[in-house]
Amino acid sequence: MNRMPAALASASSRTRRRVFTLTFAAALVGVLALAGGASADLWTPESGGSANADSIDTLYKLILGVAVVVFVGVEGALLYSLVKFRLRKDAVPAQIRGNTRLEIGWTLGASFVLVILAIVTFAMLPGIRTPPNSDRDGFVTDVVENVKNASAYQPRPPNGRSLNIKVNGQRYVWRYTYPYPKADTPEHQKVASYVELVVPTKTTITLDIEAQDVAHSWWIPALGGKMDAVPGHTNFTWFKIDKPGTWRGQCAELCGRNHADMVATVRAISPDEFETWLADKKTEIDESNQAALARRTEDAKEAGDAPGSDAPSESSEGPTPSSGSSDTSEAP
Ligand SMILES: [Cu+2]
Repeated sequence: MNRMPAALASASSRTRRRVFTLTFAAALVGVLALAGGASADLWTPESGGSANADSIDTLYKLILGVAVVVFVGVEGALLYSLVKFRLRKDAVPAQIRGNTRLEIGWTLGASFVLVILAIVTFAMLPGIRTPPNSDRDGFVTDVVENVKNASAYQPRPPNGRSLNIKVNGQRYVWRYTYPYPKADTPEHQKVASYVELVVPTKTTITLDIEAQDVAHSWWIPALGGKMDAVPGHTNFTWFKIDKPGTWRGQCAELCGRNHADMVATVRAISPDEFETWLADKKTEIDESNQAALARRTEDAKEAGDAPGSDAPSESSEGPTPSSGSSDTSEAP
């Protein structure tokens, strides 16, 4: 048997203890440093796009701060006690059992923390849920009627005015239908785009979120969290962007084979630019529809002219989206 001399054993255990203490301290400092601004939005929700996202982020950081204090306090006391009152040879610790005042104290203390967090949360929820009015120099919008939603009430801005866009999730693309106030005929009242949602700045955007086929989830992290897109229901969320920019997101519900390709982009431009964009989009869609109609008529004529060909030719099967994520197909 190779036994270590007693003195050597105690020295090596002291070294081990020191290494442990130092490692723990370093880890703790590292965690605390990373939790803050050192790596923004790695530990906390993304924000900076819209007021609701900012409020979610603030609330998250408040609760995280309290949680870190509680965690460090509890774990610190635990580790301190483990080291300080560890088993020693021939030492008998004080034989105590229970401490009523201490036990009532930490029960009340924990309840107090929970009550404060609940009050702060409920105070901040309306600002997250209810959209504000658009700015004075925002895009001029209509009063939006409430639609039937999955939940009983979906708040609109106080003055009822917002740019209300329908978001439709379908395997594997997002379609956005914009209201087009200057439409001449009912069937051409809508302007639609795919993948990229273009919106005016300084304007409250309300989204009616639907799904065509299976459940999807609308998620642009910096614009206020995510919302399920469920077939047969209309869900609701909102955002309001102050400065032009681009925000990226991704379908957040596994919806099938190409789920990973179901990305979404929100591009915010000034209200004037948006008005132009909307008009251009409308023209583009109208022209595209007319071209498709002309092509169909021509194909039908050709098929009729050709002797003995009663089977429709391949190109006469109606308009098909010419390019993968065509922006120009008409919204249903
Ligand atoms: Cu999806």
